[in-house]
Amino acid sequence: MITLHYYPSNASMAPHIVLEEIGCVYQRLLVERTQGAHKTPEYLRLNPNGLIPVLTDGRFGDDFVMYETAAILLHLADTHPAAQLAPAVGTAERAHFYKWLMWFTNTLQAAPIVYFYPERWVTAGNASGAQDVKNHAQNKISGMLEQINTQLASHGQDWFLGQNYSALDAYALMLCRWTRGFDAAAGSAPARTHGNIAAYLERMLARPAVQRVIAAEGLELPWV
Ligand SMILES: N[C@@H](CCC(=O)N[C@@H](CS)C(=O)NCC(=O)O)C(=O)O
Repeated sequence: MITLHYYPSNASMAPHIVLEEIGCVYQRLLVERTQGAHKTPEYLRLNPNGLIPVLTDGRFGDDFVMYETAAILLHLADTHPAAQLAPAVGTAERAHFYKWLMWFTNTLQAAPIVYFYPERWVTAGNASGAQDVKNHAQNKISGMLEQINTQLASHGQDWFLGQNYSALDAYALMLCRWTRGFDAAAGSAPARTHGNIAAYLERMLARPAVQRVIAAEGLELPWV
């Protein structure tokens, strides 16, 4: 059995969408992070970083544990080839898939962590410093949203890589969702206001797998 340790709208959302796209049997386990469940000894044994998500996969043994969103997405795509969630290995499209996956995980995804938790980058109690850090993170992410906008415009097709839907789409939706609270008046507009991204996000939201995840995680509007 595959088990996804998740918390609504956290980095577990992309693997959650991919599991729904695959349509395999799996279970969700809520990590009650409001009560610090991700920092307990039991959870730290699964992921010593104390971060969400974790995926266990009984097909590979009782002690098989994965963490890191990008790695989990690759693992799910590779072990469910019929779902066609990654281009064929050795193709140019696969190379671009790797490029964007790495960019999502170590460049784009790194910035929302600063945006959501700016106090971690300043001395305790320095509220104005934290606000400054938050504003810088928003501006940095805005620039990266423009890169996504340009990628979508470059091929004019429905999905992130082009004609074919892939695990990257689930990842992109999650990352774009995290910008929903951006303050356009302060010069950092949410992903949904960028021309090509807006229509792309509508297509993503129309996917039944995405709607099932939104319902299961109890997400409220605006979804992106
Ligand atoms: N690189 C990690 C990042 C995961 C991550 O930052 N998860 C957040 C939720 S979105 C978390 O668990 N935060 C808890 C904390 O920072 O204490 C991944 O992609 O799995």
